[in-house]
Amino acid sequence: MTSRLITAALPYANGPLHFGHLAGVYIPADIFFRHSRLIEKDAVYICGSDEHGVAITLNAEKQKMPYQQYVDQWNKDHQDLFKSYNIEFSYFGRTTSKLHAQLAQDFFSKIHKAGYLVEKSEKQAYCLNDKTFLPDRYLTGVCTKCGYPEARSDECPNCGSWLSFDEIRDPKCSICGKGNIESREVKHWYFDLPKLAPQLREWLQKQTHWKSNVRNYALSLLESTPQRAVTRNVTWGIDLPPEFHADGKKIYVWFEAPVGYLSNLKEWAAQKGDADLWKKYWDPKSELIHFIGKDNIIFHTIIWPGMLLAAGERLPTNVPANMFVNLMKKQFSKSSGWYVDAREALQTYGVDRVRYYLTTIIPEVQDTNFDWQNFHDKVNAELVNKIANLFNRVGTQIKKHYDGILTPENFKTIKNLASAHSDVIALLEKYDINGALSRVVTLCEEANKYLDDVKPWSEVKVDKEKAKILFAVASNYMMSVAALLQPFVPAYADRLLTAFSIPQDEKLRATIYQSGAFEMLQGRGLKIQAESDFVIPRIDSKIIEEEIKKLGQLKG
Ligand code: B3M
Ligand code: ZN
Repeated sequence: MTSRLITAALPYANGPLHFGHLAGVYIPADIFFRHSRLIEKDAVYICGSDEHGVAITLNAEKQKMPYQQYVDQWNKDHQDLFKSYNIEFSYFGRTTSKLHAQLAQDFFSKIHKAGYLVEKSEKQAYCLNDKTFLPDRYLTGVCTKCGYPEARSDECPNCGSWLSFDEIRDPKCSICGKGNIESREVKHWYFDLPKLAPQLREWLQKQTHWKSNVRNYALSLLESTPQRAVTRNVTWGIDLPPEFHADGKKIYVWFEAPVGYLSNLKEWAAQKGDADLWKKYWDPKSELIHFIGKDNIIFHTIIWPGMLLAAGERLPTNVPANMFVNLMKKQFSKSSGWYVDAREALQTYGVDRVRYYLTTIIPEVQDTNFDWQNFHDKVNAELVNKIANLFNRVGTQIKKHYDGILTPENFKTIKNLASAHSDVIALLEKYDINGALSRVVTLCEEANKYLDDVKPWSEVKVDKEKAKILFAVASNYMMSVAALLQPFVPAYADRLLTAFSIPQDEKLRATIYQSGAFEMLQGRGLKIQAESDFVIPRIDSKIIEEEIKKLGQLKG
């Protein structure tokens, strides 16, 4: 079986991550990784901090903090947050590592040797106050493509266009805030994308299994791809390889960050004690899947594949990019208080309820919203009323009337629910995570309907033995639900399975994920331990009112 290398966009070590990042990239990739292991794919999930770039230096300077110390702090913060959300990478590295710098330089040299880097002089913005060039975010202004007022000179965060500085109106320097700017000639290395365009187009045309919006957008970008500068006059970044006359230039952050997927994979292998292990996952026969947000599409479908082609490396298998998550219809903005702290939310609601809701709003086809009222309604209606309640109403009865035990004979005639499992697996294989979770909810609805029809709690008063069979059928549904919840709400699924006496045995849990517990129940019956583990508390509408009131208010 082919192996699978799953990556999530390397988050900038530059400030807190919010629900948009979690629901847009890290949770979907985590679900896909957990699912991959449960179908017994040989999979690794690689990520790490992206620690260079102008946005980082600007903020570190504002806080008068050394760059390294600044990124150290955010690298740690992000790792802690991921852990608390049960996002479990095989390896989470960083782009300030030695190995990463070496590998990024190797790529640069290889791409140069292959004839895809050209040196040329072009005009760039220069601040006369600060006496420095103003690459990327050091220069901001109005995007001439869409009119967005806070475009940066490298890209517009609103329309996604990759801009050059003369495509910005009313330019201002981010250091001094003034527009005392002139344009000056400066020499840089440029990545010759026009030369790669035919190969990239041919490759993209073959990727018919991608989301069509991602592929079409990439193909449209290819129609006008100029040469792009891949060096910068900055002090924080990776040096050019020694054979280049760098005179103070560094590699552009986007020309080294994606190499982080490979450098972090190699570091993972080294940590595992098998330095060559990465080769198996980097092999063209292995799948390479990049989870990203829509603002990163250009880099993962054009620039990075271009780098890979030029360096003679394998290409990605899929780039399942998601759209954005807004907060009650507006962009998350910490500075204006339009914000929800991802850590505080966990303290109030616990990981299962938050992760469940975030999964339902993964922006797979269009931008979605984190909406407090919808959070309350969805969690209570689905996770509490449909899912937890199913376990609760059946579990307590089995405990009460049969001491929590059903024996193999009770499972003689139960239903095989294999189609629910093959549906969920097929949906996840197509990256339809919303759809897959909905399918689990539908299964719960079927189980609840079954219970309403046969009413075992009435039957148990009449014929206790006959009622056992009905409870057995219900338990079979529940085992399937619990098994299928594993990638989505891993902590809750583990509590459920443990309460059903299913040990934390990977093989066993994978088997029931793939095909249900039908055979297992017929073989060994069922024993329910602590049914209190089934409970998920309802969300109180009063707290939600408070949450909504807090929005837009700045913390003192
Ligand atoms: N750090 C951008 C972002 O976080 C960037 C991704 C790099 S992936 C190689 O949106
Ligand atoms: Zn200035």
